[in-house]
Amino acid sequence: MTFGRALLGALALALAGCAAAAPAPAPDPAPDVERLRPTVLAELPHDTDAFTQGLELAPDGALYEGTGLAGRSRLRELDPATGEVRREVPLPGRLFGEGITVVDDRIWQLTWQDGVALEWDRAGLTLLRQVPIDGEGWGLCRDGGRLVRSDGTDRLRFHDPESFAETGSVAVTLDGEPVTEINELECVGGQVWANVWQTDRIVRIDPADGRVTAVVDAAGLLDDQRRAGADVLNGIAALGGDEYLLTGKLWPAAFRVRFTPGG
Ligand code: DDQ
Ligand code: CA
Repeated sequence: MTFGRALLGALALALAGCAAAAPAPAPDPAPDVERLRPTVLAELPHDTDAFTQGLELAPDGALYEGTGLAGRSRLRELDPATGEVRREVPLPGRLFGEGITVVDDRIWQLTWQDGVALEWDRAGLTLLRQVPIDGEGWGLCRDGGRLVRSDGTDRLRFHDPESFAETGSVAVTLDGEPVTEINELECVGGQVWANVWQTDRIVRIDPADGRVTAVVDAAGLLDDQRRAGADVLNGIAALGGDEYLLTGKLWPAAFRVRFTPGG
């Protein structure tokens, strides 16, 4: 082999190596994540003793709130126009209440680390049964024929609305990264809105693949002065017509908002 042919061979090998090392074609770009801000339409009073863990408007117009803390947890019905508490019941023992969702004439309420979900009769606010759950209970909402539960991780778990049996789960991602500590939920039109614990961020999740399709920056919703004595943002209830009610744990106010582009 001549020197020239050897050189050519080496060059060919190097080129082949380069081709092999070339990056794979870029995957399809992720669909744009919408950036939204809450525009406040109205402010309502909210009980500063309510460690809000679940908030949902029933189709008949009653607003339900589940509250937490051991020994202080409640299920309550509020007037959605005034925020006034119409009636309430304590949770049994020292159960730590979490997310709630309405299923026709019943309400499901999670507990945080007590390993049970509670089923209530909506008319009488009487406890029907306690069903065991795996993992922690954080947020809950009803997406048509299934319930969606958050458990403090990056997963949303699905449950049967009658038996509460677990039927599947999906991992939630934003730009390919896991989104953890997903808290209070709201199912709207096949999508899941969720606030992220200890942040002022609300995300909209497509439960079909777990992708976040919108991020709401709700910073400053409660002014700094009133925020001082309060805990984190927690509580999203769809009011219909693109309006939502937002509040937080021990917040003195709830806000009727619309999500608008910006932020
Ligand atoms: N979780 O709602 C995020 C699921 C659990 C929060 C538990 C925080 C307990 C703190 C107690 C503070 C007392 C005011
Ligand atoms: Ca909710």
